[in-house]
Amino acid sequence: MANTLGIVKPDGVRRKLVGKIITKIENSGLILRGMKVVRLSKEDAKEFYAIHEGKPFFNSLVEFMTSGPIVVMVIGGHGSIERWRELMGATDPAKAKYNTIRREYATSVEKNIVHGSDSETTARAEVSFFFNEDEILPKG
Ligand code: DAT
Ligand code: MG
Repeated sequence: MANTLGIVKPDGVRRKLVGKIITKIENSGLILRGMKVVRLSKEDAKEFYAIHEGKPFFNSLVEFMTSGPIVVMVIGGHGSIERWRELMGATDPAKAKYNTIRREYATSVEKNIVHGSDSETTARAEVSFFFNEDEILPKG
């Protein structure tokens, strides 16, 4: 039962959507095990998105992700990685299913409101990027 990392990106915080997103998480039965508000430096953002380095949108993504505070969350519960991705919807909001966060709120592929880890390996790495062990509510 792995934890996953969720982020409300700067557009979500600016537009005061944090509460609505947390409500969706709570209503889905997923469990909030950790949460904080942080502001990424350019170095942080480049490291976090290192896998996308060299892509045409990389610099813009780093600018956007450092443009304001973000809310980072450790999300747990059975199947949390897949279920949080399902709740977020597809990367491109135009392709996301109805009732997903991105379909409802995102304004573009880049300004897509939320982040979610995409595998157990990335979830582990991304959670520990932001959280120490003692900042995460234990399971059970
Ligand atoms: P996801 O966030 O759904 O895991 P991803 O890992 O492919 O998507 O990309 C990470 C982020 O990079 C994504 O949330 C927004 C940005 N991005 C991806 N593809 C993009 C594109 N074609 N144009 C602009 N930004 C893009
Ligand atoms: Mg991704």
